[in-house]
Amino acid sequence: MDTPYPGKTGKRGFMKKTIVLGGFLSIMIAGTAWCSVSPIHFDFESDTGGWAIPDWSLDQKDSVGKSVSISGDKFSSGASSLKLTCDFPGDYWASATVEYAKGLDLRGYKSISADVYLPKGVPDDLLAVKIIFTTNGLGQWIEMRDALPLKPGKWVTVKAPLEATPGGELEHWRCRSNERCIIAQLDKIIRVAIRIEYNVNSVHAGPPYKGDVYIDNVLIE
Ligand SMILES: [Ca+2]
Repeated sequence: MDTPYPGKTGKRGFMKKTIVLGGFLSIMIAGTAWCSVSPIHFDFESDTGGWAIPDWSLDQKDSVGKSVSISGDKFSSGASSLKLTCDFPGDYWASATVEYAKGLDLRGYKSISADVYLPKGVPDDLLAVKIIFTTNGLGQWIEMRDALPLKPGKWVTVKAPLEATPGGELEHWRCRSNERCIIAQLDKIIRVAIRIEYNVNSVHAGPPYKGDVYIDNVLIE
């Protein structure tokens, strides 16, 4: 006589249960590995945490970052931030970059974000921020597709995904293909940069800005 649930009693039933249980455990283990990455946090409380103006930018006309230091003048987390002193000319496109030039394996991380503060009195809608990775797999930059405008007198948070999203990674990152984009390169990161851009040109110029931009709470999680 057949049992109500024949698969539960025979050898095949045992194998099925084993396969299902094994699959479940695999998912659990994978899920545990996924969740086990430790957040990487730069709070700029006692030092610059390895962030600096990159050497390669020093002799470029359109790279106008002059110095970085820790400052208690502004902060979004803790009691200090990274102060980037810039000298934007206003009549051509220029940027100021700070970079963390150490290898990182970011597999399993979901996003990177940073808080950026522009002092009051700085021209509105001209400065913006992007996050940029350099990988040794490609030997090239992977930068955010869109820069986030900075707002004088306010902190803004620039954030970008490091995982698959409904719109796809090419929606967030400027890449030719998925093979040459961030998710395929997460274990090959050699530099992370935050770039402050002054988006003007000779036709649409703005006033020069010689002053500071503050960065705090850089979080990879
Ligand atoms: Ca801080």
